[in-house]
Amino acid sequence: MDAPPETIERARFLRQQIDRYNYHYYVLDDPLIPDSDFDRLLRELQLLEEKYPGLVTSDSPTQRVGAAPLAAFGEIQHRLPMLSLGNALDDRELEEFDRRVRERLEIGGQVVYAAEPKLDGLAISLRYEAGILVQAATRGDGMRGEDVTQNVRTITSVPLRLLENGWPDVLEVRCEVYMPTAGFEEFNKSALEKGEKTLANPRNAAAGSLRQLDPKITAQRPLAIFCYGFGLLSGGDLAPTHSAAIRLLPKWGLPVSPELQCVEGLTGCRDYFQQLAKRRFELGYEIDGIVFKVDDMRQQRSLGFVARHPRWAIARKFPPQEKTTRLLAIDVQVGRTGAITPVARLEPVNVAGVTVTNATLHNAEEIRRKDIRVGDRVILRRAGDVIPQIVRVVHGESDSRAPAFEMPAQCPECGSDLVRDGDGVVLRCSGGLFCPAQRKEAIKHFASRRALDIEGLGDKLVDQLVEKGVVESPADLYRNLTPEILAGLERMGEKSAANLCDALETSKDTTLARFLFALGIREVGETTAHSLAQYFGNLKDLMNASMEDLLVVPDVGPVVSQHIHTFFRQTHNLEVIAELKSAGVRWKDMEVPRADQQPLAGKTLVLTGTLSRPRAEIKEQLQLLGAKVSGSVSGKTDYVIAGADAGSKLEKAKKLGVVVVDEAALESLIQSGVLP
Ligand code: I6G
Repeated sequence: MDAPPETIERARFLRQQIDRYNYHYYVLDDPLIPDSDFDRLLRELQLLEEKYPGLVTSDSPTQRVGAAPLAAFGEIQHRLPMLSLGNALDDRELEEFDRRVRERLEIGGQVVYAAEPKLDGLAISLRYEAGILVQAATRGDGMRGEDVTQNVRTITSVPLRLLENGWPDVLEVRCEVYMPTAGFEEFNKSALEKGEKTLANPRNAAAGSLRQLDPKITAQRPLAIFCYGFGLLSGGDLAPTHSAAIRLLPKWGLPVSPELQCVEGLTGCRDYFQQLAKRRFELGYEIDGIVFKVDDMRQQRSLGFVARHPRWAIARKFPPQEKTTRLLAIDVQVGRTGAITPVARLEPVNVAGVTVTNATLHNAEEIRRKDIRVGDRVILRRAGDVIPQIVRVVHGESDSRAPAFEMPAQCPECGSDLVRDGDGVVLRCSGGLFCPAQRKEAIKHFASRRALDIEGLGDKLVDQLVEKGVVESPADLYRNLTPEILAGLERMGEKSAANLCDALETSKDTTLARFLFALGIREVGETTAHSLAQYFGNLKDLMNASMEDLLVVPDVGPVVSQHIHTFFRQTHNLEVIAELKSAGVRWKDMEVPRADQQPLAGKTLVLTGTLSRPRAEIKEQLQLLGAKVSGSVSGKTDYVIAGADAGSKLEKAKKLGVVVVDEAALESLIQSGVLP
């Protein structure tokens, strides 16, 4: 059955809109509509195409996952070789590269380089003919790669059809397929919860996902691309410089790195490298170095190639994030909520500038799956602030290995039985606050900066206090810690004891949100504590709330509501709360304005740069006024609060026309709820 003209028109319109929203989302990093609205448009198009199969075109956004699984990948001969890059492992090697370039070009002045991060992913080549994606191939040996077209089509940031006009009839772009850190962590978290295999690192994750024979599996992986270079182009160079050519790509729908910049000479390269090294772990994707390319295309041609590398480009590498070391022992740790986590004790090794001696092993299942045993040589990986992980065992060193690790049946701290959580993966000590480890962790959490913020009450001190039986519950901190008792503890002089007593006194004056967070209710983090405080305004109403009442609070789902409800029905928790209040812990209850009457209700703010007060404190005050405080700037941001030395977020805000205010305006906003 042929579709009526208005349906044909509607399908065309939907395709065009979906492509436009994809472009804003992936290329400009500036979503125009909520994901749910986008899904609705895509669904409408799917339904139309199901009803009238004649409407389907190969470049329709519904056709990303269409192909059946392959038996094997085909081979593709690259029309122009896909080269690799030479490396500079230190500053001296970068200096030599720059010297070689200047000598060959016979120029006395500085060379202009295009600089951008080198993503830790998988290089591929995309071929567009008449603006349609016709082929995607891996690098392979540089001459021949694998045909991964069906899989690459499932990556939503790869346009199936180029936007606008002006592209050459044949356009081959070289890009890196990568898995953003958030997607990688989310994937592994969910795999761990389901007891499935985790991905070793974002690079392996990208490569492994793209090399799936079934495109449906690739489609489920959060992959993305950045384009960095060119293969065959009908009509020759797109522009006189590399950077100008790359900057043409976004308007055709092809994402490029937002970090691309031109720098001058070796000093420019070094500064850029240092700047990015500082922000390396904030980018949202992993990079293993910076690529510097001679920007002028004529100069590139005159430099040419050596073996498989262009003479006009180099990758200045960062120190590796993976190293091998020896596993000395596996201990088990008891967390604040009793969760038992195996911890690897390692021969100390320096990974990306930090000496690592411990790594998390998550759970027994993870140890079994990776077959990790004491004495093994292991590959260790550290990514920014993320706790180091053991990627895998290096086999073949020795025939005799230690027996497989067994989790204990009893809590190593208190001897209570260990029980499995509902999901069967997490083991928990059943001792509750009887268990000294849980008690210590609960008190450390209560005193921590974002909770009651008791300055000077460090972890070691809490350990001593619990071990000596001076403190059994948070209320004991206020009842039992006298200057005399404190001064008698290890590493505690009279002065520190007096300071700690002052800090305890100061901490009594708190907010409801902090108090709720400090109680350590399972799954109630800072944000949920804020939502609860804001919604109920006082503790009594929260304590009396039913599970249904709790479900209405933003950020509270069925599991959290169950935990909160259960917490306030345990006699010992009610006793601790009463004791804390009678020890003098206090806060101001709030008049609860209707959410939509709060001065900053519905407004999204971003804090950037150096501010004169801790961010957490400012964030808390803004949230109390109803604002949402986000970590990144987008089209949905209402205000950016910029402190000193604000960088890329400020630039982005200016580009998007977001209102930028300084700290003075912020203070006035907090006082009055109105921007000056
Ligand atoms: O593998 C690569 C990653 C990134 C590259 C590359 C790149 O530029 C940002 N550039 C070239 C020229 C080559 N490989 C060969």
